[in-house]
Amino acid sequence: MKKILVTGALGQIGSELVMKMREIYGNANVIATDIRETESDVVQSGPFDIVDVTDAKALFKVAKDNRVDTIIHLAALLSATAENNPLFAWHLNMGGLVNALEVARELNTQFFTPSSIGAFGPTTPKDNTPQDTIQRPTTMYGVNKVSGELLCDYYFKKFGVDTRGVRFPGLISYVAPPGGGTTDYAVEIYYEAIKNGKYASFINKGTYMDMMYMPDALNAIITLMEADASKLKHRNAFNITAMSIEPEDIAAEIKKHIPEFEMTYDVDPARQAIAESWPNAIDATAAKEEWGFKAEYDLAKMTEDMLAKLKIKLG
Ligand code: AKB
Repeated sequence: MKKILVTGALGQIGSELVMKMREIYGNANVIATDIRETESDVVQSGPFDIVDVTDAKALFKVAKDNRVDTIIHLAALLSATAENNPLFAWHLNMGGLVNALEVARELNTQFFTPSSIGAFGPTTPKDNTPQDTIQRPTTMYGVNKVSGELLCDYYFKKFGVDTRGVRFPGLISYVAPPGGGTTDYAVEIYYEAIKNGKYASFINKGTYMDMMYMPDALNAIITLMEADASKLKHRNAFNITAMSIEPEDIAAEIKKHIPEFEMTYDVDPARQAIAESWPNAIDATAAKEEWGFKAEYDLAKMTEDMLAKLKIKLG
């Protein structure tokens, strides 16, 4: 049975991934860590420790004490927050990553960390963006993500650490909110549709980005970590996506369930500029071929589920 350490366990991905992994691998075998403690299921259903990933010694100790064989490193700042505080983003995103990789090297564990569509930039081909292509991002987040991809490749080649990873698109979920991302509008729109029947989008009409519903993202992580290493030609930063959509597409889909829903725009120039530097639609062929990536949710299926779940959650 695996013994897994998750950093950033109370974030948007961690909150659901920890619970899913505990279902599969057993509650005691998934050690959740974050910089703060909340009254969430993650804290209550299994081992939880407060760990700051920039503290290399603390990270090593929790991994060693729990004899982990897998590290899922999620602690990071998202794109918009990183752009507001670039030096801190470098410190947390790169410092945390290199500390976690060092623990993986010293304890010989498997290692996963997500990259993002943010690892691409304005000179990257925008449509059907290839797996291996130009990466000259213009945001601090993007610089962190490209550096992280290279660092994970380096730890595999140089030290034989079993590093694996994907480039996530915008992730949509009803459980934990994302914090400070450019794609967050695609989550807020569902909350506001249920709460107020209207939403003012900070991303402009016609701006296409890749998105994915959280259950597909969780499956992708677990499938990649379980995949036969001999089949992986790439290891880190696999392009994965479930849909390429713009705000009007989501609004139209919501209207099928809530006909009175109204969409307006209050564009945030900073996040709009980030969105425009990212691809419209990435190509996930390598992930499909090398480890069988598959997305179950398209926009229609995701919208139906999001609205149903949020109706219950928001009363
Ligand atoms: C963000 O918008 O920063 C993230 C991402 C696409 O990496 N959701």
